Amino acid sequence: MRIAVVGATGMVGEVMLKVLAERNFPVTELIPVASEKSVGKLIEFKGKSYAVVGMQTAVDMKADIALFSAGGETSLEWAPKFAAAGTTVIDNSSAWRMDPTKKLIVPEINASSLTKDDKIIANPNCSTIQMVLVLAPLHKKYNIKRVIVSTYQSITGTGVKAVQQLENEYAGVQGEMAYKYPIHRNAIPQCDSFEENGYTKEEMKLVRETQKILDDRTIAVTATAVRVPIVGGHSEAVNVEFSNDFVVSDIQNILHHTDGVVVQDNNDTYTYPMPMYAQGKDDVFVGRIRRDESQANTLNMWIVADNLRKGAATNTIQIAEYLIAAKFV
Ligand code: 11C
Repeated sequence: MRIAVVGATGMVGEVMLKVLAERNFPVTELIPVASEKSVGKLIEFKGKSYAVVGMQTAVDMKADIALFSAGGETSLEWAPKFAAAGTTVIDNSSAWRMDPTKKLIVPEINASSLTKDDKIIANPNCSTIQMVLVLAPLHKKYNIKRVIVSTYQSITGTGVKAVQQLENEYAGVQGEMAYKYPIHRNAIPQCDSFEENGYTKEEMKLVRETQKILDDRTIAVTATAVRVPIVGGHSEAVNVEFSNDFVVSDIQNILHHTDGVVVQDNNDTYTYPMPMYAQGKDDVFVGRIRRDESQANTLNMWIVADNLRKGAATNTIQIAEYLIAAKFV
C-alpha cells in the first residue's frame, strides 16, 4: 500500500508513523505530507528517510490511502482533492464527522458499515472513541437511556504547543501560551471553543458522535470536558442509565470479553485505570465499575485511554487495516 500521512510532523502524525511501523502495516511507499514550511524535511520510517512533500504533490502521487491529521480546515479543503484522485482518506479532524454522507467509524463497533464507495471516512474524537468502545456492548445488552460524562483530558489533545506550555511552567519560564490560563496545578473547564448553547465543541462531540456511532439518536448524553496537566491520556467518569437492570459482575464480564477493552477493576489491590499507565498502549482501560445507588439501573465507570493512540492514530490505522482486509482499497 502507498500510504500518505497528512500532518506527518504533528503530534498525531508522529504517533501514526510509530503505530504503522509497530503493526507492520503493509506500507510499500510512505508519503509524509505537511504544510509548505516542512516540505523537504526528512522523516524516519522503519530505518529509511522520506522527504516531506506538500499537499498538491501528495494528491498527484495518488496514494492508496491518506491518513489525515492536519486540522479541520485542511481536511475540508484537501480531503475531497485526494478522494477525487482515487485516494481513500481517513480523517482525524472534526471536519466530516457529522456529515450525513460520511461514516464515523470505530472499527470494533461499526466497520462493517463501510463499503468500497466510502472515499472519505471520519475518525471520531478521542474522548468519544474510548467511551463508545465501552458503551457499545452495554447498549446492546441493557439499552442506554442516558449518559453523563465528565472528562479529565490530557494536554496532548491540544498539541505540541500545550506540552511546551506545561514544560515552560514546570521550569518557571515565560513562553507562548496554548491556553488562556496556566495549566500546571490547574484544571481548565474548557476543551475547544464554546458553542451557542454554552457547551464546548468537545462536549458536543461527545453528545453527537456517540449517537452517530451507536446509531441511536434516542441516547441522551451530557458532558463536561476539563483539561488537566496530564500527558498520558484522557480519563472519563461515566454515569450510564440503562432501560434494563444489570448485575455488576455481568457488566465486568461483558467488558472483559470486549475487543480493545481491558478491565482493571479490583479495589482490594487498588487496581483501576490511570493515564500514566495507559500511555503508549492501544487498549481502552475501564475500572471503578459500580452501581449508582442514587438511581435505578444506573452504573458508574472510570475509562482511560491514550488519546494519541486509540483516540487517534491507532483507530485510524485500524480503519485502514479493515479496508485492506475487505479489499476496498
Ligand atoms: C482534545 N479531543 O483533547 C481533543 C483533540 O476534534 O479531533 C482532538 C480534537 C478533535 O482537545
